Amino acid sequence: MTRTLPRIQDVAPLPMPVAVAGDVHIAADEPHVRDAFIRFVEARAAVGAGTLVLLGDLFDAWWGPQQARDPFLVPVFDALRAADAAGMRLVFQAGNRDFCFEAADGIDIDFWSDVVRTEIGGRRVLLTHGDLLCVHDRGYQLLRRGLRGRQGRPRAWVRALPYGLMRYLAAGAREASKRETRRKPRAYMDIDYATARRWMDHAEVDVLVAGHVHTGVHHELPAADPDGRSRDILVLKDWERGGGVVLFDEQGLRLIAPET
Ligand SMILES: [Mn+2]
Repeated sequence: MTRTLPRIQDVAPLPMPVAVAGDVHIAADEPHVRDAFIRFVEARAAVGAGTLVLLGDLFDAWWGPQQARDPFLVPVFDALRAADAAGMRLVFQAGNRDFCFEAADGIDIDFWSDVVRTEIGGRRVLLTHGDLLCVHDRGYQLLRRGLRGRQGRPRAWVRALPYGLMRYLAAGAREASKRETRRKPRAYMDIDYATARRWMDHAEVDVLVAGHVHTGVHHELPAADPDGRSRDILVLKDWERGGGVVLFDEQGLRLIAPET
């Protein structure tokens, strides 16, 4: 198990309200998921301000900028462009499937590194896609380090691959990952909560938001000392199964279904 603590990117407090969505896994074979995501973005944009954090694996696979012209994905970018124009702050943190997504034409998106610390509604929060917390899956962590540099960005050789080859490799990786997921014991595929708590202690935060493992849970942990504040770990849920997003607004912090 790796003992390395993450390199943390500090970000100024996020404009409220803040919605965090991830593991949407937009793919052409599930248009209803894409449509639900578009409705969600439109509903957030109707609020007119605040922040939308995309916590990775928004796309089921991303192999290069050419993909933005895919007619199936154009409405997704249109919705994000409208949200940007409506004054929402948009943030993207890469997932394991879409870490090659690094820019969107004409849309102002902040690209975060792997682990970000910020403040939301007066609480100190750590946000990460979640795959780095699956420390028991050593094979995956090794593969990740081969493909991605320190900030989670694709390595130069990955960027240099021709589009057709990238597309072929991404499709293969998706299938291999599905097979692996079926084969591996459940504990391997979950977040390691001891690591999560260690990261939170190290970063001195009281909230952790992650995705990747699709469990859709909100853990409320007792405070470390009697005077301390309680701590929350919120894990997003994948949209193929209805989805779970994190919302920070005047009603507090909670994990809800995207269309509530
Ligand atoms: Mn993931």
